[in-house]
Amino acid sequence: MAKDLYNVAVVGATGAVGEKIIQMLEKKAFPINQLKLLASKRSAGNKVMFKNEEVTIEEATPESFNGVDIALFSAGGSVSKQLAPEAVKRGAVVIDNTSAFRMDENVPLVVPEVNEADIKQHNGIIANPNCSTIQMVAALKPIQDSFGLKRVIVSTYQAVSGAGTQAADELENQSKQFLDNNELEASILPVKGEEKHYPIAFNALPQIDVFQDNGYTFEEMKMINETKKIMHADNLSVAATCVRLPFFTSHAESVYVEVGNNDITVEDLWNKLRDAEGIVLEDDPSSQTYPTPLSAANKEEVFVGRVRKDLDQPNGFHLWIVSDNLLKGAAWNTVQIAERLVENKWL
Ligand code: 25A
Ligand code: L14
Repeated sequence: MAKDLYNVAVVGATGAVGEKIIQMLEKKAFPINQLKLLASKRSAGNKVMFKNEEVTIEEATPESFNGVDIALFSAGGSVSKQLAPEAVKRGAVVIDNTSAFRMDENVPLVVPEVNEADIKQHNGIIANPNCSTIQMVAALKPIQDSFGLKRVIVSTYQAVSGAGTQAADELENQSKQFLDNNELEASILPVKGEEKHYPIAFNALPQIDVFQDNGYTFEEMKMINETKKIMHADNLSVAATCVRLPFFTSHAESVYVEVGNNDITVEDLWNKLRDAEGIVLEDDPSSQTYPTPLSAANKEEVFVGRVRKDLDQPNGFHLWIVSDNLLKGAAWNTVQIAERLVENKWL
C-alpha cells in the first residue's frame, strides 16, 4: 500500500531541540514529501543535511506555512504564540514544544504512551509537554492504571541543554574557567532574561524558569499542572522542586508516590514497569544497576531504577526516573505524536 507523504516544517531548526527533531524524522523514516527548515533571520541561508541532501534554513514567516501539512515548533513560546496560529490558518497541524498552549483546554497535551487518544480532539494545535513532566508521567502511567495514584512528590536533577544551546555553551565555558582558576562568567542561567545570573559549573541552581507569585518556579508549576492534565487526574496531589545541575544531557528525578492501597509490593511495581511501553527497568542493587544521565543520553526510552517501598507510609514508594531531555523529553515525543497523527489519520 502506498504511504501518504507529508510536507513538514521544523521551526527552530537550529536549536538544541530542532536539531534532534531533524535527526528523529530521518531515523524514523517519517513519510516526508518536502521538509522546510525554519529559524530566525540569524540562521537563514545556513545549510543542514537531511537524508544526504542539503536543506537551506529559511527565516520563519507566516507565508512559510503555505502548503505545509505538519509544523513542529521548538523556537520558544513567543515564536509559537505568533506563528502557530498562522500555520493553522494555512491548513497545517502544529505540534508545539513550548509552554505557549499546553494548558489551553482546546489543545491536547500528549505523551503517546499515556494519552494517545487525546490527539484526536485537536483543533490544529497539539502541545508537547515539558521535558521533566513527560518522563515522569510515562513511568507513572502503568502504576496509575494498575494500582491507582494519590500523591506525587518529585525533585528533579535537570541538564543544561533544556535551556537551549547557549546554556550548554555556558556550562562548557565556565567549566574551563573553573579549572583554570578564572572567574566564572554567567549570563544565561538560571533564566536568560532575568536580572541575576549564577554559575552552573560545579554548582546546583534551585531555579528553572521564572518564579510565580506562589513561590514555585514556572518549571515546577508546569510539572504540577501538566501531570494532572495528561493523566486525566484533577484530584492527584502533585508537588515539585526543580533543580539545574552541571551536566549536558538527560533529566533525573527522585519521585515519591502514594498508590491506591497498602498491599502493593516492589515486585508488583517492577512487573508493571517491565511490561510498559517505552519504559526500561534498570533496578538491581545487588549489581549496582540503576540509570544515570550519561547512561540514558541519546536513548529514546525512559529508564527507572531504585524502586523502594517507603519505610513508614504503607502505600508509599520511591523511584528514580531518568531520560534524555532532548529526545523523549522533546524531539522524540514530538515526532512520536506526528507518527500517531498520521497512522490514525487524525490530521
Ligand atoms: O522562550 P522559551 O519557551 O523559554 O524557550 C527558550 C529556549 O528554549 C529552547 C530554545 O533554545 C528556546 O529559544 N527550547 C524550545 N523548546 C524547547 C524544549 N521543548 C527548548 N529547550 C528544551 N526543550 P535554542 O537556543 O536551543 O533554540 C532556539 C531555536 O529557535 C530559533 N528561533 C529563535 N528566534 C526565532 C527562531 N526561529 C524562528 N523565528 C524566530 N523569531 C533559533 O534559531 C533556534 O533554532 P536562531 O537562528 O535564532 O538561532 C541560531 C543560533 O543562535 C543562537 N542564539 C539563540 N538565541 C540567540 C542566539 N544568539 C544570539 N542571541 C540570541 N538571542 C542559538 O545558540 C542557535 O544556535
Ligand atoms: O517548558 O530551562 O518545555 O530547562 C523545558 C526546559 C522550558 C525551559 C519547556 C529549561 C522548557 C526548560
